[in-house]
Amino acid sequence: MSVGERVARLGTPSRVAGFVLGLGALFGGALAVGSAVGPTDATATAAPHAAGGHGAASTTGHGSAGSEPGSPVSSALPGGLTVAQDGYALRLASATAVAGRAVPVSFTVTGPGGAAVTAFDVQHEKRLHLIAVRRDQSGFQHVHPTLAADGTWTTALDLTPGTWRLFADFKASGGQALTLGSDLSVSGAFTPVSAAPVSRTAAVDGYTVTLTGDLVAGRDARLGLTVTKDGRPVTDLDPYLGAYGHLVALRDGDLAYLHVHPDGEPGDGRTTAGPEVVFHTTVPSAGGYRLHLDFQHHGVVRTASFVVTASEAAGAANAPAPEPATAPTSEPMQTGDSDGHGH
Ligand SMILES: [Cu+2]
Repeated sequence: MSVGERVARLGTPSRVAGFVLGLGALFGGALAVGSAVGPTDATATAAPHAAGGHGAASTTGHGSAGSEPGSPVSSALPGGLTVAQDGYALRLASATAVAGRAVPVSFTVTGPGGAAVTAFDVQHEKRLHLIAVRRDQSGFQHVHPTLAADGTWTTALDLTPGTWRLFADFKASGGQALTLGSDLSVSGAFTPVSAAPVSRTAAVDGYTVTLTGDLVAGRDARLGLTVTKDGRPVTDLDPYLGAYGHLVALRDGDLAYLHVHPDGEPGDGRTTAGPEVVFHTTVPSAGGYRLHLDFQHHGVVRTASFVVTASEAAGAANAPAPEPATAPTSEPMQTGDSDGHGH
């Protein structure tokens, strides 16, 4: 998979995220690997986003449909594709906005009955995580809005012209964890960013982050993200919302929002503070995905973004596959992952 890989600083639009995400964090944080990784987590697959908060998401459940007999997830969709689900809805105060930096954006989450929800459970240290990305996969941002007593959430985003997808990842008290998505149209001359080539190395503020591991449709994937600075491994990453990094995956074409689960957490006695941060995810289909890693070092949160392509699972079409169809990568594999689930 190293063919075509190269160091590639993502284009300007993606780095709009440079708007400092003081609280920009990602998910999966506090999940212990044993409960976080989806493919064998029947509870999670039956109730997307349920136990384990951000983790346990529909992504993993969906992806595991073929390998988990009896799993009730075959019809589950990834998160973020709908504006309303299970009686809850994401209501933007305005469907339009003007381009600019720190543009105020507000919204509510309405619950069964239609009233704005005012009680949310904390997941990964926040009651709601908002991810914004332009529909051409540029401009990724992850912020934590503030909640007013009447249920109105308010934040600020750096918005360029175009159509943006806003994802609210939350768990209303008494409800299931959900990720709802809604579009925000931002006025101004719009030049779409064309599809980016595969990029497994990201450079940001003197840091270089390298991605190892391959995504295969319907299979648990171990993703390793190795952080270096000035050529030296970073081994003192800050714990950040209960993890050493937070990763979001967005599918090309529909921006399906995929939860990714960290393998281990700070203080568990086995998880190191870098240079490698390990995640697990299962993508539901082959094709392109963007991965966005938020990591914190010396008190500053930065985002490293990657472009990857998930392959079809060997044998997915009933073709016997006695030998791996693809050459193993040079990445040292953890023996703990030999069962394909990593836990
Ligand atoms: Cu967050």
